[in-house]
Amino acid sequence: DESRERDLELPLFDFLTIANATENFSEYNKLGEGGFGPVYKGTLKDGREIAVKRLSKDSTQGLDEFKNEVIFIAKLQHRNLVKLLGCCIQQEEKMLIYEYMPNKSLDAFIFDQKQRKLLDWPMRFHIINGIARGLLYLHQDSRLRIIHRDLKASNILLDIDMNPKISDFGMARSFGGNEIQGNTKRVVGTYGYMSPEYAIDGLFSIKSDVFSFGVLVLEIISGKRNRGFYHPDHKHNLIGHAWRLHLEEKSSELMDESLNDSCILSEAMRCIHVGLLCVQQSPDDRPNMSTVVLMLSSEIALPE
Ligand code: ACK
Repeated sequence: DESRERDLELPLFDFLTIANATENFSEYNKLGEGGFGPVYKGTLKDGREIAVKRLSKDSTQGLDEFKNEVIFIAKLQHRNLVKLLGCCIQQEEKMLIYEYMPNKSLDAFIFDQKQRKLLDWPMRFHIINGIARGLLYLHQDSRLRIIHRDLKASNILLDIDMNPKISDFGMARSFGGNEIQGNTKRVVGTYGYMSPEYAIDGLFSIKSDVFSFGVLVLEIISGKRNRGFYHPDHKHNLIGHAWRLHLEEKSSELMDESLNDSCILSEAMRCIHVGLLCVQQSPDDRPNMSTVVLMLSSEIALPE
């Protein structure tokens, strides 16, 4: 049982408690800039390590994202989603308090040559499977039915055991009843991870998340950023084609990296296959996340 109903009452933290924990939001404690403001590391009096996202006061768009994040993530509990411990809303201050993820984001592990060495094949599979399960939970849970809309390597955080956790729900949307896709004039998200129908027409659905997931899988497997294959007009989605060529070209390199073990090789091929299915041009051709999870776990055969 990976998930359970969560009390909607989000714990409120006192401003002074958070100021003390982060040494008054010192630069030294700053982890980086998040979507709506700086993120700080802190330690509570009981020793628990936290990450604090502080809303910048001058950001109105940030306020929307902040509210969105509270609305969505407060309801979520799953081992592959970053856990919101509470919030602090006091006078002008608005903050979200999360569990601290000591291994930070997946982005560096994929693209930084030094860190990539730590990401061996079993670890890559573990991370891909974890992200798939987290996304399946968002899409499928009948209470939630959430489209993340900004799935990317820098939004996947890693805990001490390298379990992946999806974070950043500032752009998430829910879809209820029979409604299976939304339409927006304000296309937000990240260059290189956006599906063609979303980038061109602002159409988003669970299948646009599936596309981003596919990009992520191919990036994890190959260490190459999708951005290089991205064509902004997106009229013809050549991404799958470009990836195929790239993977063929690099296959000897990929093989050298310990892919001589036949179990690992077949799992890597499985991941590549799933990744390519997910980045197809037409949303209808992409599998949904329950199929993806089954394909990854080899419980259903991959299509020829
Ligand atoms: O990629 P990073 O090192 O991981 O830099 C970003 C930065 O803050 C701005 O988002 C890091 N970050 C965000 N949430 C957490 C968290 N819960 N634990 C640890 N680091 C975090 C993120």
